[in-house]
Amino acid sequence: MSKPLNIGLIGYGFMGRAHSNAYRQVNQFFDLEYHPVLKACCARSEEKIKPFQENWGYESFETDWRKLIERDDIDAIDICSPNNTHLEIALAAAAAGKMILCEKPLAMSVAEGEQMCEAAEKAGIQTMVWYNYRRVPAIALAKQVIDEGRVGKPFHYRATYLQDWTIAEDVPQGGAALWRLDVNVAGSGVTGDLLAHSIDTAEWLNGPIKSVVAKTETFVKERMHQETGQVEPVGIDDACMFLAVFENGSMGTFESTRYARGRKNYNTFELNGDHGSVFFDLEDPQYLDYFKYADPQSGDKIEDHLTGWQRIHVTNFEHPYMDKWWVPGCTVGYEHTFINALADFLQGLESGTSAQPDFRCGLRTQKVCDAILESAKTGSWIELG
Ligand code: SOE
Repeated sequence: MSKPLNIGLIGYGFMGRAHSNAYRQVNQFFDLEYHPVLKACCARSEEKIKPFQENWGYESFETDWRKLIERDDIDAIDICSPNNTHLEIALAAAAAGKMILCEKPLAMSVAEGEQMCEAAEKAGIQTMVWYNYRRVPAIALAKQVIDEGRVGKPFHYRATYLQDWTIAEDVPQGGAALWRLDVNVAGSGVTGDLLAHSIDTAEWLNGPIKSVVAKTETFVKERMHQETGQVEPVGIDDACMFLAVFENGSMGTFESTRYARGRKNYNTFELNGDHGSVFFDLEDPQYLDYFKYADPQSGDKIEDHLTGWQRIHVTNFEHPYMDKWWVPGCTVGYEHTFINALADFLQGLESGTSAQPDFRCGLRTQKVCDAILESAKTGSWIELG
């Protein structure tokens, strides 16, 4: 018998749409005990939330998130509102015993994230942070390839996350759709927004980061604030580069910016080891590139005159998640990463094991982000412990 899971979603922007779409589709493709029910969505403005409710088929809407959390007919709270709201909502939801699915990054700071973890653990609720890129089939295949020992002893991890949508000086900061430029709402710029994804992926694939040193830059120093109409100083990092040393001894370079003209959502990584390498580019998401040098078991060199990078079209039934979708050769895209993540969360409810990253795991990424921002201020290496 299918069990309903009543969802109360807060926020109506990009992520509100991505998550709502996942709730609507997940049971169509995955065989699951639980089925999400779109009970209620919530935002301060009735004018904004009503059309959202109608478009996505929520049964009702609220304009006060506290009322949503108080409702007995809500099992899980999905936080898709800006970063500065995560803490307060999560604490209230945990106190009410609701499960929480929270958009990344977990919080504005480690201090906030710690409170969220403690509240969730005390309440014994299931949590998940929507680091959706773990659920790109090609990235999940990279994880499998690495865990099978095909990359071997890792030497280098290289990640970039580049966009170009804030180059114009007349892009305002703050307010709907532009809150990511307002440091008081977002917490940071590319570090929390883009590098958080790269760090979550990197630690998932290559293990914990041990130490970092970083440099940030804010290219446009002042922008008009949409809500006040005043020109105000910009507090976010427009670009960030950092070096990392992983606990396994490998070295990492990470670069992120919103000033890379022509790069829209260029999220890449490469891992080089003694047995082989893997490379991924989100702008070509159905491919994983793999270079095979040695046999993973024996370590014997198998390179010969035909050796070269292999482009794996990650659409076969044996590839991660792909038996749930179409037939080999037919690709899946951005929205499927959220559906796959939700399926993992629902399977976790069935099996009693929490889908990763949960809050505690999301806090790890927060620690690296905070260390990067701290290092950018001092110019020194920071040990993560
Ligand atoms: C920023 O432009 C953004 O929307 C991020 O906030 C998302 O997390 C990322 O997946 C796409 O880019």
